[in-house]
Amino acid sequence: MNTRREFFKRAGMAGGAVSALAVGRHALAGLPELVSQSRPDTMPPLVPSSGRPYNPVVTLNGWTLPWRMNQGVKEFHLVAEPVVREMAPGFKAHLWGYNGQSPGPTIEVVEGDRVRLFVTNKLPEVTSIHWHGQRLPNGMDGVTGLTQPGIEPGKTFVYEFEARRPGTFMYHPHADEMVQMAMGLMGMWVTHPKQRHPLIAEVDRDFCFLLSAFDIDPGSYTPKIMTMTDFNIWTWNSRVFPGIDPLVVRKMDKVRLRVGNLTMTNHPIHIHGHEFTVTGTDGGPVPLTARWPEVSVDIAVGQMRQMDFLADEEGDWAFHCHKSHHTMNAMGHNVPTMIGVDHRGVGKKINQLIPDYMVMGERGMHDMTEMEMPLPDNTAPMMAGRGPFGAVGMGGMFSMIKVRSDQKPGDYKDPGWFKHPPGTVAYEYTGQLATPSRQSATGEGAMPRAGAAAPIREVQVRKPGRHSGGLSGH
Ligand SMILES: [Cu+2]
Repeated sequence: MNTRREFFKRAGMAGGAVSALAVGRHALAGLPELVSQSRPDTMPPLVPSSGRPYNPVVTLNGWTLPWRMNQGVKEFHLVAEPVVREMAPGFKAHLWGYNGQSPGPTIEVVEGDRVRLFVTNKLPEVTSIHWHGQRLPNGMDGVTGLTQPGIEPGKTFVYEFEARRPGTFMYHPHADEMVQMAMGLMGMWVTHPKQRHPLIAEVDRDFCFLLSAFDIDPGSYTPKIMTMTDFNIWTWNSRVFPGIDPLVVRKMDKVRLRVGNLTMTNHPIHIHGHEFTVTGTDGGPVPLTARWPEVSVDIAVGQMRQMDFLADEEGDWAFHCHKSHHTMNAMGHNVPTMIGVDHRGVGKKINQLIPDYMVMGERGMHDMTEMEMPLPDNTAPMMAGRGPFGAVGMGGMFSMIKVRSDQKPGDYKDPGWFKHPPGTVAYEYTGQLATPSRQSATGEGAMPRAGAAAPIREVQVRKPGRHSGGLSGH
């Protein structure tokens, strides 16, 4: 999060490292200049310097691709290539992406724009780009074999169409898809409405990101491309918590979140302290009469959901996928549940054979957040991130929406931790704990037992701080 603050300081919020291109007329005949980005920070919104005006989006830990105007046509140049993506500090992945990064840059245009996209293939195999959700001529749809030949390594293809309807779309290859999407080839596309739209409200802050998943063994760099279900790295824009930037907003801002899912499973995206409304999908804006409030929105595979909300509660609000395994980083799943098992003696004995062996999970797994077990060189701790009150115990698809009344309009700098007003934080009760009175019920109500009651088998419950006794039968 510090790196982001530093970036904005350096960039001065004036367009940052990638401003719209000024090109000489002689250059317009060839390819648009290649713009590449290797930093994983959230770049400031790219304010349009040509074409129709619009309110630009902020791509979480990503950026928007600059374009050039060539006789009324917006021209972009995408290059599919191997990239190194920092997923979190200390954890890099070897992926395939566009223009230096996975996911590729966000493409932003305006409804009615004529768009020309040059796509250069620097991958070792054929590729193509499908413009997911767009209305376009069939031959521009990017399906290898069906609507075009694959783009051979070293070749450049041109796609050209009009951005006919406003909304949020995605782009990804339609060639060896299983491999190319597992390697991270994907990006977002936003078509802004050309004028006030009855179903698209104007918002103060507009964030977008893609859900993607990878299977990368701890200590290795390249995703396993054959994995179908058991992914271990759950990302927003190929970043995992604590590597995902917070979404910083000003109190009373109208906020839009555009989230696309190109993983192999669904993700219920959950907001704390507020409720949002699904105002659009990749099929277009949702009619007003079909909207309802939610705090979790399930985003199925291949879908985009656009959620709007009013940020009217100050604080550092958790914002995450509600599948608890998706807010963890790399871990093994074939681990028995050890809760309640006293295996301290076993640990000591194994340590004589394997010095690094750790007994895990006897009291639950929160201890993992403090664990000092050595990690392989290239991975992210399973549960990480420190907040003002200690370990957050999260990874993967987790971030925060930071709502502040003193955040300036257009300022996305991380304001630090929320300072809670006195008396508004959960606190410890330090009085006496009364012995709970046991409930006694005979069960002789509406459903009397048939026959003789079976003898009751007692199970001893092991509680923290009561080490004598142990489990019956052990
Ligand atoms: Cu999820």
